[in-house]
Amino acid sequence: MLSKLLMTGAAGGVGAALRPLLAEFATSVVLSDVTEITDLAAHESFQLCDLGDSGAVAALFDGGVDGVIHLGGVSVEKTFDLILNANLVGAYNLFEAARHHGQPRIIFASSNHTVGYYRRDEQLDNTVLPKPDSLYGVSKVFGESLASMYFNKFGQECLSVRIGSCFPKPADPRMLATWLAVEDLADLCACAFAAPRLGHTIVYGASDNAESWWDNRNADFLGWRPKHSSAKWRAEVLASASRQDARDPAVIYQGGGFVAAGHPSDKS
Ligand code: NAI
Ligand code: 15L
Repeated sequence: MLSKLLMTGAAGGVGAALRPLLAEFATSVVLSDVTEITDLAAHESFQLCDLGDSGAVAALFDGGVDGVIHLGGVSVEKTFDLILNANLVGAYNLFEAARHHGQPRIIFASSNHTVGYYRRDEQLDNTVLPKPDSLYGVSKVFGESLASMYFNKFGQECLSVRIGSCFPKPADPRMLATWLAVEDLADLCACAFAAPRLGHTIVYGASDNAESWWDNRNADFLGWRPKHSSAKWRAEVLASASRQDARDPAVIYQGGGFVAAGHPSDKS
């Protein structure tokens, strides 16, 4: 059991869904975001923080924390200046603050968009070279690289989770492969905090879906066995899906729509 867990990006979709599940492995939880959270449970507190502000990020660790779930940041393709502040400077500020405050383990919300330019007929393990599909994907590669360097140089342990699609249910045929139930994500966090050794490990964050592009055997030592599956929504998703063109890059590649999207600063 952790005594104090810090979760950034707590006001977002994943943060809101994870919150009720964290009491399983943390006695108290500090929630942080640029958006205020007011509906706090007894074991939760809130601290407003822009991840781009190094002093504010360091203050999140005041009094000590013994685990971090880092969800905060820009979560889709956006202009480079927005991504720079939240995802690059923000990740750096977080790792630096952790380094100076006892090096609690970090779970870093990376993304499948680090490898979005691999085809859907390829199976990826956690040793493949990154092939990001967006500036957003590049920012998550930066976060993973930071985690790797902070472990090798300073011994800061981190689990980089290349999350697939963590939503209440799969919304389209692609998500039948990429869907991650939030309960499986919570179990993964618990495994990472409890593991005797974590190092810097990369794992793909998907549930036990019938269709899968990702091989997590190199992370088996974590003992994580996802229990949920997209299967129960398969018929519903396929019935409501529009016809797919097999030549469409958004269908060929794992990153889907992120692959097909142009540069965010170009006028449409
Ligand atoms: P979200 O966009 O709903 O939540 C992100 C949160 O970060 C928001 O509450 C936002 O206010 C906060 N944030 C943004 N900029 C910030 C800044 N400068 N300082 C502090 N907080 C800031 O995203 P979601 O879906 O909850 O995802 C959480 C994390 O997981 C993100 O890092 C995202 O990139 C990653 N992820 C999510 C996936 C999903 O399927 N939901 C898939 C892959 C990765
Ligand atoms: C992500 O990285 C995004 O944060 C999320 O909004 C989804 O687009 C997800 O990937 C996905 O690929 O479905």
